[in-house]
Amino acid sequence: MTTTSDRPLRHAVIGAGMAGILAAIKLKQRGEEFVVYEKAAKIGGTWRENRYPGLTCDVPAHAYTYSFEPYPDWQAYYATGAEVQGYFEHVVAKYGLAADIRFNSEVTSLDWDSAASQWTVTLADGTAEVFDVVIAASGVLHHPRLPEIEGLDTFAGRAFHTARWDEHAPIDGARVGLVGSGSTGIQIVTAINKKVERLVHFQRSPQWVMPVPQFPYSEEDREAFRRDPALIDAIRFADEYIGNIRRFTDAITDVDGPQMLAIEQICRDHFETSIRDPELKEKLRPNYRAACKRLIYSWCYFEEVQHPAVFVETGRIARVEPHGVRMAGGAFHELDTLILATGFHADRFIRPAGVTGEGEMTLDRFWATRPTAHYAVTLPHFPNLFMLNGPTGPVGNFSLIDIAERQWDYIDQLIDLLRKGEAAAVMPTVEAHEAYEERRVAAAKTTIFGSGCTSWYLDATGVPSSWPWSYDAFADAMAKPVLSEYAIRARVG
Ligand code: NA7
Repeated sequence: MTTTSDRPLRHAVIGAGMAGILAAIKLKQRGEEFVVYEKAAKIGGTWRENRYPGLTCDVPAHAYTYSFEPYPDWQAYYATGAEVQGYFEHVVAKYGLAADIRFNSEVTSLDWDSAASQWTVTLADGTAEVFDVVIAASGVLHHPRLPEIEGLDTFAGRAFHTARWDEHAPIDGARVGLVGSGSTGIQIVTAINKKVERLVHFQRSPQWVMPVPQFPYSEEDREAFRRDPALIDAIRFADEYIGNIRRFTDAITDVDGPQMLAIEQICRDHFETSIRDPELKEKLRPNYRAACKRLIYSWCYFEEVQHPAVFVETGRIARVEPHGVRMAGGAFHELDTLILATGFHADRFIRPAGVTGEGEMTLDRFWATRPTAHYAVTLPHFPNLFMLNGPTGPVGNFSLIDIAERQWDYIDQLIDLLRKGEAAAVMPTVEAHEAYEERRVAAAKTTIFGSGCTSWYLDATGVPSSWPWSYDAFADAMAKPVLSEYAIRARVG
């Protein structure tokens, strides 16, 4: 816990979502000095920001928990967003973290001081503090992307992005437009279709859907989970889930292999056997490979989209007018409410905070082509800065908590060099990172994400921004940093 300079290291954690809470627990357990900066008034990250109807975590609830903090109280196999938020609030209370979190504290800049080997963390209110280590746990999907549709600001009713849900917007008995058919748009269809008078779902691209089971846990189930945590482990570590992750990442990286063909077959069968109306069926038929976009996991979408109140509009939107949406073909949909499920800017990460590292290198400059990080965790030019769920980490239909925990184990070993006084600054070398990134980009282009579709997985140059190798390769890489890839500098003086 002490450095050669005989004072404890100070850690700044940015963000009190899933990953920041993880870092805080780990640091607290070690007895380290740390502060968590949170821009909002509450913890929870994406689970705080998203409150749209139908919000469900598409990872089985018992697998979407910290490995050290199983939760017997889940209400169903897949949990609602509100329940997941409740889980994180429960964890924060249990570990007594509230006092460690500075709420309403948006970090606006990080500046590295090479002589002191420290970061100055500056907040929106102008105050600044100095730290030895910064852990960026600021999330991925938190900058809403509004569509560039002419006339959007002229709409007379309520129009809003899904991550800024408007509780006062008419939904019940109303004529509702919904733009976007990613995971968010699909979940909203299943939740409001029976409440609205009419739901016009503006779909630019249809989706492949993986059918999954959903079932409630009874009070008896929950009591059994409380009595015997092995029952929870049997679910979260079951081959059905862990094996699925392995099969899924094998499929992503071997696009013509048996695992991918099996996934495609399941999705195709589900599609072919679920949609009754031939016209609707053609509207919903994707023209790209399953899992190229983030696969939709749903137990009910195909059934719910066939509800008579739902109209799937596949034409091109010409513009929004005060009372509805005009299609390029001239048709007009009169609407009371317009929901924009148009996704997020997935390339922001810790930005818009300005980050200036060694030699005046800025994050914007370092990321001019695409956001990258060494093994998704560290960055050349930015010593003692560590990212959880940063760029090029694994993406897919599995738990990001597991990914963050493995990343933490890697980060912790690097911070240990600082704690033991073996280094004052640690970062990957430019050469090691460039070699990694070259291999990663080449491999990423051959993954299913690069097989010919649009999605938020792609960077501005069209390359999948993700881990392109197997899950086991990721686990191996995170088990131990290769120190020869790092510049490890002793304290000056
Ligand atoms: P996504 O998955 O990025 O989906 C955005 C959707 O919005 C997608 O269907 C887009 O169509 C559509 N879109 C975007 N802009 C427009 C315009 N201008 N006109 C029509 N349609 C548009 O975001 P989500 O919020 O659903 O999900 C994000 C992730 O959050 C999800 O994967 C989970 O990990 C949690 P496109 O496909 O580009 O044709």
